[in-house]
Amino acid sequence: MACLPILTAPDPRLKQKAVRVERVDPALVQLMDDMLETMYAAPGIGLAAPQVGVGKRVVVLDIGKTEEERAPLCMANPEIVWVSDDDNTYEEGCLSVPEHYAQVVRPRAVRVRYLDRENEIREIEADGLLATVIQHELDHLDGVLFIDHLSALKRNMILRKLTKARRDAAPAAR
Ligand code: GNR
Ligand code: NI
Repeated sequence: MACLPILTAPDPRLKQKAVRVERVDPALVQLMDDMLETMYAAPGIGLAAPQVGVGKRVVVLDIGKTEEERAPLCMANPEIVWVSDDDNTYEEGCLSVPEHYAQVVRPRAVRVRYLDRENEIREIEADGLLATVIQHELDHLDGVLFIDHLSALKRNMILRKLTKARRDAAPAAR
């Protein structure tokens, strides 16, 4: 297992559309395990492959609150096949948009079809926080960040702060 570095906005790799995988083979299971380790260490409740610089349609999730309650989900080629008519609002954050949080409105419940770690097709229905995180992770696969759901004013304010934070963290140019 390995903990991978997480890209932060505005990195162009976060804006690219990820490509479907052909099948879940041992190398892809290894990527899923590395992503889980990275997500738990962050800590976060979801992680999409583009966030670690891998342009593949792979996500991992775990909304368990404690180590005892761990229930990891690994998905390749996830597709939302149904969304509820009613919406939910959650305060979202993102490991690629550090230290910024905002309310995002999304469908309250979803049904998602994906390939699991055994390369088997599975379908689950989720609501509440899990439904929100699934939609947040699938957005990453299409180059969409939660700040893209905000007004341009709010989004640009956050992006300016992230650019400035990165500039302040970089060693001074000589
Ligand atoms: O850890 C995370 N928490 C979170 C909270 C509310 C809505 C979405 C998320 S996902 C985020 C981890 C992340 O950036 N995944 O892409
Ligand atoms: Ni995110």
